[in-house]
Amino acid sequence: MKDIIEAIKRSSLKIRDIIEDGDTAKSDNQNSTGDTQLKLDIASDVVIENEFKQLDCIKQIVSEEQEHIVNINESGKYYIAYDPLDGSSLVDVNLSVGSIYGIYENDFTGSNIVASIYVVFGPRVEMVIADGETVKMYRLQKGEFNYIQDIKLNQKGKLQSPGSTQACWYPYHKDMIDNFFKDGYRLRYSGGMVPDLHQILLKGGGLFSYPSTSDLPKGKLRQLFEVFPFAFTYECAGGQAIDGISRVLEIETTHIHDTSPCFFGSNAECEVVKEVYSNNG
Ligand code: AFP
Repeated sequence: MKDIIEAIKRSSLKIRDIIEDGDTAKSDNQNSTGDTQLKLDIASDVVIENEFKQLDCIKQIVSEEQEHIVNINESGKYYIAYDPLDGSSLVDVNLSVGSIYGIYENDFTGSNIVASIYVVFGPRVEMVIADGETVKMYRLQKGEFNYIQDIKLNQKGKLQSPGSTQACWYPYHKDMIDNFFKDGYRLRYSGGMVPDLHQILLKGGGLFSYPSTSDLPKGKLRQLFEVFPFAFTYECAGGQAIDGISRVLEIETTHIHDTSPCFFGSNAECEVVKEVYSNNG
């Protein structure tokens, strides 16, 4: 695992340079989910793949930007699914973006995730590692990632990040979101799940939601690259990650690019979601 972390650190330094100096234009390609890839997405993907290809401990990798799994070393132990530059369209307007890595054993299944790492590229570059027991944050300072703090969610927070197209929300979902606001929750939504989820983690708690909607019944966020890694982080931090009713990490993945509705939060908010969705699902 140490080698993987070091490879991610090296990749992050290069991706930071790509963000600062790279071309934010669209490429001519679309990824598997139908998003037009930016040149930044492709450049970041190449950096990570080249780093991971050098590690014997990795059996397979799969990128959100690629159609297929890439074999690295037949006798390797780890399977890594990654989103090289989530929220890349936000670079244009100088908002924060991030890389997300889910590290699995045996296969790419939610129940087999053993660690997750994300890196936020904002005013600062921060890396957060969840290893099944703790969630630790490191910050890039003078070329080194230095330990800053452990992250633990409170039982209840004050922020909510409600994603997706509001016109397509189901009425019970809209009522639930409205009720959180009536209870005093503050809106925090940038359109980048890495900084939005990072904010909730660091400010003690709240709720990030990307539900099933009438236009996207299975949500938008991809299980292997986005949902499972953050689910693992939130659970390690003492919170929850659910599809409305059940843990997202129990979902069976049928295709590497499957998506899932998801809610990440501290316990009090997730219990409200479960109650609403159990009565309406
Ligand atoms: P991109 O990587 O295509 O910019 O999408 C970002 C993202 O996957 C995730 O980071 C956001 O939380 C979510 O999409 C925002 O989607 P909506 O604009 O539909 O709320």
